[in-house]
Amino acid sequence: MSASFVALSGGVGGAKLALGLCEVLEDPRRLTVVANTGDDFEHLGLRVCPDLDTLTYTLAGLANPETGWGRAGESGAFMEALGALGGETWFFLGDRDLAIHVERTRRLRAGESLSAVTAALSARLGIRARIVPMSDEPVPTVVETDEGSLAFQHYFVRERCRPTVLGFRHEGAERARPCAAFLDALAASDLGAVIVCPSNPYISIDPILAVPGVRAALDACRAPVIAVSPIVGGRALKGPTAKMMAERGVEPGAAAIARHYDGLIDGLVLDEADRQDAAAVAATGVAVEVAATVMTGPTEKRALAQAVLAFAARIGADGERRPQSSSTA
Ligand code: FO1
Repeated sequence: MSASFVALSGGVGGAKLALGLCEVLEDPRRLTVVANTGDDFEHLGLRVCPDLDTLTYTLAGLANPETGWGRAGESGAFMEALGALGGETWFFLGDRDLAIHVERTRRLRAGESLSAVTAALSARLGIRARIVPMSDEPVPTVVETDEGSLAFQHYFVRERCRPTVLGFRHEGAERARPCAAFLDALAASDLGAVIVCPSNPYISIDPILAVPGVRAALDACRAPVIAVSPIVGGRALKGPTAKMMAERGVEPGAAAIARHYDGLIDGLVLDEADRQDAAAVAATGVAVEVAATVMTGPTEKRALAQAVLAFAARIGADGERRPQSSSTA
């Protein structure tokens, strides 16, 4: 039987790599994609889980190709009608997309867990990989800014990432537990690799790592942990990663990503545009692979997935694992 894999993912960039992995793996059912749920919030009385939904729509072939989030062929009659009533329209919920929020909210209120609802909905949409929320308990990200504390979507969508970031809080993390399917996947004896997708380290991956027990489970797992840098040529392809790094006094680049994941990763995949950073990344003690990380189409997604899997297999065969992190949080 083929090895199993775990991917840690935020929204759009992570979902693209997850799709590539699904397409190149012999059996996509052996892939567990763990989604950040720090972006989740209650809006218009509905439970909205942007990264879970971006993964679900992408793996189901339903994603909006222009935005990366939401559904293809979307319409906005609900938003238009809501606006006419004076309702809140800063966060766009398309007519088709509404269905997943209504159904998830109904099932959560009926007592189902977020992981059970996610599994049921993705099965209905024919997804073969397993999409797992990082936790069934809410761990909302709060962004500390020069304009005060902002709930994540208020910072990200309503304020368009404009305020200067001073830091992040993962509210309720101390009471949260990782989903059982997440821990089981990390403990699998046939685990081939853990892949940290090219997602924003601060707002997509750190919330997953903030759930108590995740770092310890990653340290204990047998397989190599490989990250794909979300920075290309010193800039983020999409989203505020480079802006956040600069505001936190970090020079945006692959070496900074390697330092951010110090003690967590065994290898980092850099884009060809950042080849000159390979020595600086290697100096942090991790193995380096250079690949084309910009996933413009299906061919590029599959090629990056193949490159990541081959890199992980090489590191696994060498038996070269990172020094264990001192953090057990
Ligand atoms: N992003 C936006 O920039 N504007 C929106 O109005 C918006 C609506 C939205 C609705 C559902 C959904 O699943 C995602 C949505 N996103 C929107 C994306 C999302 O808020 C962020 O991209 C993620 O939270 C960051 O990963």
